[in-house]
Amino acid sequence: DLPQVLEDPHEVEKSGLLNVTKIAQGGRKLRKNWAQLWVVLAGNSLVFYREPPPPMAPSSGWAPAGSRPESSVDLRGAALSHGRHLSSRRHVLHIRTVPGHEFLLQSDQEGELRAWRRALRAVIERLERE
Ligand code: I3S
Repeated sequence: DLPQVLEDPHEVEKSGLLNVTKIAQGGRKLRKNWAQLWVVLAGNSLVFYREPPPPMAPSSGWAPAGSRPESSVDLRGAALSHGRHLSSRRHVLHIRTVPGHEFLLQSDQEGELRAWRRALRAVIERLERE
């Protein structure tokens, strides 16, 4: 099922290319598998796509019509931390969701990762107040 955010592109808070790996699923540790994905922060979800939208994509802007996310996570109650201890890569962010799914997000651009951290923190804090 498509996350509800796909029907309301106005809720998009941030999107961009990041290196991503899932490191745990339901509390069970996974082997890392870094991939560059198009990541969209919208509503209460972080959504991952294999491909970025084509340039000049009509109106939707960030997700080509009919494109299917590879996966998405519910950020309600999620915990953010510095991922330093979890990777040798620089500029890493660690997200742990309530069901125990864990991800690392990484960018070679420090400012970009900082912007993601700020945006994610704002969404998680907003969800806490709801
Ligand atoms: O946390 P780890 O196990 O040191 O992560 C590294 C490994 O997953 C490695 O793959 P294999 O050991 O499965 O061949 C990856 O190639 C590395 O990228 C992982 O470490 P970084 O530091 O990039 O997160």
